[in-house]
Amino acid sequence: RTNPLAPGAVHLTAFARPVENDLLDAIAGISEAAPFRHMTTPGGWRMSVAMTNCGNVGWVTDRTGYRYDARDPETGRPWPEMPEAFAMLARQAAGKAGFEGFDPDACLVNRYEPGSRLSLHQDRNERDFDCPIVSVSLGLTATFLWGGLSRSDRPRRVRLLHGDVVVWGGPARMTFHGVDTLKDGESPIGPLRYNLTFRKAR
Ligand code: MD5
Ligand code: FE
Repeated sequence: RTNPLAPGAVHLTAFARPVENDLLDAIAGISEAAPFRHMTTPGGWRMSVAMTNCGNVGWVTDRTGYRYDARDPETGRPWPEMPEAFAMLARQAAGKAGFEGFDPDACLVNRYEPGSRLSLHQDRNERDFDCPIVSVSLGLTATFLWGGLSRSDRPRRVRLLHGDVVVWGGPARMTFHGVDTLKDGESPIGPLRYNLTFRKAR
């Protein structure tokens, strides 16, 4: 089901289900080469979400700030290549939402455990805000907090289920957003949640 959330934002229910096993295999491969880690924010906080990346560049944070880096700071090696199944899915989802030819160069892989949360933020480390961000949810249901263009706008609560894909583009691209504390439960992949976010960073 294709469900417009607001101008620029499209929720594609269960869109990733046909390829979920390919995605999970690819996540396992990526995390062998570039293990999940809890990064540190510029303010010195340990993130409750564990992260890794694939693609030409990866999103990282440490005491010096947020940035995209061509190398994994933990290993000094380039990030794993973007798997074909990832790039294809992102392109197809973006096309459904009206963004033809989306060609992401970065995929941030987030791993949430019960109790993990992501506080309200904007994604603004990318070069070109005309490109959408495509996000794929796997595992436990999350309550996504979807605010406005101002941090103080009261967020809407959107439930994201296993296999759901959301395309955030156009006027939705710069909205403040976050993920509410993940509740424990059951899912087809066990008690955790992955979120893939595809970006055109450079
Ligand atoms: C998540 N991740 O569920 C979310 C999904 C992140 C992040 O927020 O930065 O890793 S991506 C949701 C998103 C991305 C870009 C723009 C907007 C939402 N938006 O305008 O609402 O782990
Ligand atoms: Fe974000």
